[in-house]
Amino acid sequence: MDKVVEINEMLQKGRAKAVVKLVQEALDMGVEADFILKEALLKGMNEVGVLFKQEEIFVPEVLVAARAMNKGVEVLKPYLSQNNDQVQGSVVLGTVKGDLHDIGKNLVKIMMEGKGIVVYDLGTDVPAEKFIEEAIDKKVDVICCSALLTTTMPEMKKVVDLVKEKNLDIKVMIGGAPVTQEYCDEIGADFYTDDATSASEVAAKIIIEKGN
Ligand code: B1M
Repeated sequence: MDKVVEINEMLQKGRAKAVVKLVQEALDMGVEADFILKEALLKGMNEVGVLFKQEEIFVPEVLVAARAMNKGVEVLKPYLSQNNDQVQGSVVLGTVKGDLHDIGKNLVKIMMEGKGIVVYDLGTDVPAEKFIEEAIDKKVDVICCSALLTTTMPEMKKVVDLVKEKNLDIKVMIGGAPVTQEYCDEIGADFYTDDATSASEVAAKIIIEKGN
């Protein structure tokens, strides 16, 4: 498990090239992609979050760590998204207005694409109106909103309210570190999921139940 420890350390130092190399080496040694993601990359990023909160590191260090995380995830992508149960349907996915965090959203995208779901990725800082506009235009089954800041979560309620106001037959799924099932119930969203794998499973279930 030395590789996993090394990846974690290099990620925290923001050493993207080393992360890419070590992730590939771990895969070549037969370490499961899911294990590398959870035990090396996600744990490393969590530790970055703790250091950031304690003001031991600052935004520039977090940014380079995030870049290293994204590079590591790119290497894992083909291994993470291998899945035989393919469904036919689509979603729009984005991080809500005011919020630039995209690592979790990108993981959700990878896992959904692994299930055969077409993902229209709207990126970050996406206003509620844009989610609705694109969802109607692309005729999607689910609107997926990610938020990492407590201050940006209310944009998710705007999405839910617009779906209701326009009487759309589209489910809304929400997620992201500060989001909870309680918040989901409070704003009337259809689904809350707490990680990328369950997000992809729930989206696939919605699509299958819709009969696509
Ligand atoms: Co920011 N940041 N950040 N940050 N950042 C947090 C979120 C924070 C908790 C750090 C802290 O204080 N401990 C804090 C938020 C506090 C709060 O609101 N309660 C914070 C802050 C304050 C800020 C700034 C305001 C800092 C500043 O400028 N002073 C600023 C805001 C910028 C903005 O968005 N407008 C800011 C900036 C940044 C960076 C740009 C430097 C960078 C983001 C880079 C990027 O994303 N490209 C960054 C990072 C990296 C973090 C931390 C350290 C890590 C976030 C992350 O990527 N985690 C974070 C601390 C933490 O979370 N521990 C922090 C890994 C990722 C895989 O997890 O996104 O939760 P996550 O996704 C999970 C699940 O939540 C779920 O699936 C994933 C796992 O499988 N999921 C979904 C996510 N979306 C989903 C959607 C779904 C379903 C599941 O359905 C649709």
